[in-house]
Amino acid sequence: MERTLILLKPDAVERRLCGRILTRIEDKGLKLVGAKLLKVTPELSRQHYAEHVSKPFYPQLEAFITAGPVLALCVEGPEAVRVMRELMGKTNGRDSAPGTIRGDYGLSRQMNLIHGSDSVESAAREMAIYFRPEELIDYPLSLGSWMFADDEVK
Ligand code: IDP
Ligand code: MG
Repeated sequence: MERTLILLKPDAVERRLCGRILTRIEDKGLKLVGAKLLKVTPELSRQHYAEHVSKPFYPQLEAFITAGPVLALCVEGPEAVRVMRELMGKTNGRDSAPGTIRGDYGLSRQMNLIHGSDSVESAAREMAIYFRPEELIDYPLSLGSWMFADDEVK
C-alpha cells in the first residue's frame, strides 16, 4: 500500500474546483488519510520544490504557489503514487489527455491545479513537509474489502 502527497494548488481553490477534484480521487477508490488548508510560504515552496529552485521558471512558480491557500491531501491506495500521476495527467494542461484532471480543467503549464508526488521517495519527503505523523489517520474503510482483492496489494 502506498501514500502520496497531493496539493490542490491556489488556482484550484480560487476556481472552486476542489470538490470536483476530490470527487475524482474518491471515485477512483483512493482513501483520504490527511487533509489541511494552508498557505505555502516562500520557505516552504523552496523546500517542496527543491529540485526546481535553480530553474529559470522558479520565481514564477513560487509567486503562483504562495498566492493563495492550497489544500494539502495525503491519499492512500495500491500504487497510489502512479495512480494519482495518471489521474492528474501531464504537467501542461494543453498536453494532458481529456479525462485527466489537468486535461479537463486547464490549459496552462504553470496553473495546472494539482501537485502529486512523482515517486515513493518523493512522497515520503513531501508528506513529512506538510504533515506531522499524527495528522495522518489510519482507519479502515468498511467497504475496503470490495475495492480490490488482498493479493493485489504489495
Ligand atoms: P509536475 O507538477 O507535473 O511534476 P514539474 O516539472 O515537477 O511538473 O514542475 C513543477 C511545477 O512547476 C508544475 O506543476 C508547474 O506548476 C510548474 N512549472 C513546470 N514547468 C514550468 C515552466 O516551464 N514555467 C512555469 N511553471 C512551470
Ligand atoms: Mg514534479
